[in-house]
Amino acid sequence: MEEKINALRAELEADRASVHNKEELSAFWQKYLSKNGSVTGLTKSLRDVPKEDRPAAGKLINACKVWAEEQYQALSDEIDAAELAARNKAEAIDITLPAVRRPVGSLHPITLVKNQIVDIFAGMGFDVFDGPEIEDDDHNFTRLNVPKNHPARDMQDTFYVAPDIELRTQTSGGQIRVMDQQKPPIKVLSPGRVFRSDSDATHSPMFHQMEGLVVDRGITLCDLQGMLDKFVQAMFGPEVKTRLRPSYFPFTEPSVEVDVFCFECGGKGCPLCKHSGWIEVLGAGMVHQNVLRNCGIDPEVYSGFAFGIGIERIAMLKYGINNIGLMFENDLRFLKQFQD
Ligand code: 2NM
Repeated sequence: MEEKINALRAELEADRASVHNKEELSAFWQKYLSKNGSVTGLTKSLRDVPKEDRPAAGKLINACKVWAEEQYQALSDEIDAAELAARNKAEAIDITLPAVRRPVGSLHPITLVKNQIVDIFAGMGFDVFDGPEIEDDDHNFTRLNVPKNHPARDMQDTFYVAPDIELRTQTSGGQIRVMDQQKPPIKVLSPGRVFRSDSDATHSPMFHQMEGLVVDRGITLCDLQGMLDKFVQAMFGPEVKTRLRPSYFPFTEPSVEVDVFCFECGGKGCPLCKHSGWIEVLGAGMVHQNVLRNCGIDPEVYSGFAFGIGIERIAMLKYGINNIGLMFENDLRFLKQFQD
């Protein structure tokens, strides 16, 4: 019996080396440890052993069985560990690999310029007020000193939504609201969309405006020009100067058109300034006394200036855009040029 067991142990030991996976492990178990396996068979062969030798033989057989089971368990653990290692390797994520970047958009040139203008004036102490895009006739025209049948209504072809309700032609209606709600000193910016029935290379029926309003005691046209000088220098460069030309707006008196010294050619004359050396950038003036009165502000005590900047116009000048339509087509080839 001892010889038989030793031979079986030697055989099992030799077989062990050829077990590499679950199938081979199963075959190994079949061969030695299953019901018909050779280790299990040792117990059956006990009946051929003389009675007096059976206890000793039984001990040997049991020891062999325990040992064979240990061998099986060790093999099983090895295979599990190898399979886990292989799986970990196959599923490994290389966290040192640079991530695939999602393409991100960029701010629209109108937004860029709007933000710049707001930043410049916020630095001078202006608040920002958003008014409604659909405005009543009272705020859009009448209280701005443009009564019904006033010829100035023809200056801007207005989109009517209903009788006496219109798409605002300027953001000034919002400033009327501010003057209704606040006592001077007032320093407010109103950015936003405005609408006029007008369309060509430099005009769009919807465009963006930035209006500013300052009301306090003793405000003069000099304050206006000083503030606008600071604005254009921040926007176009420290050398840039302004020039005021007389103009007409119903809500301001006097009214001015503001030109900047051509930052492209330095005043020599070029296509950008149409060979005049100056570029028109905005309209402004001293708030008309009627407008102040319409908002319950005494023009004998207070005065104010206001200005209106076309955001598209500033963006076109700043970035050399020759057609306003490009701003609204949203062609990515155009928009991508404004990526920081
Ligand atoms: C402009 C030009 C001149 C303006 C006037 C007012 C208000 F509400 F105070 F009367 N806000 N904005 C104004 C003045 C706007 O745009 C070219």
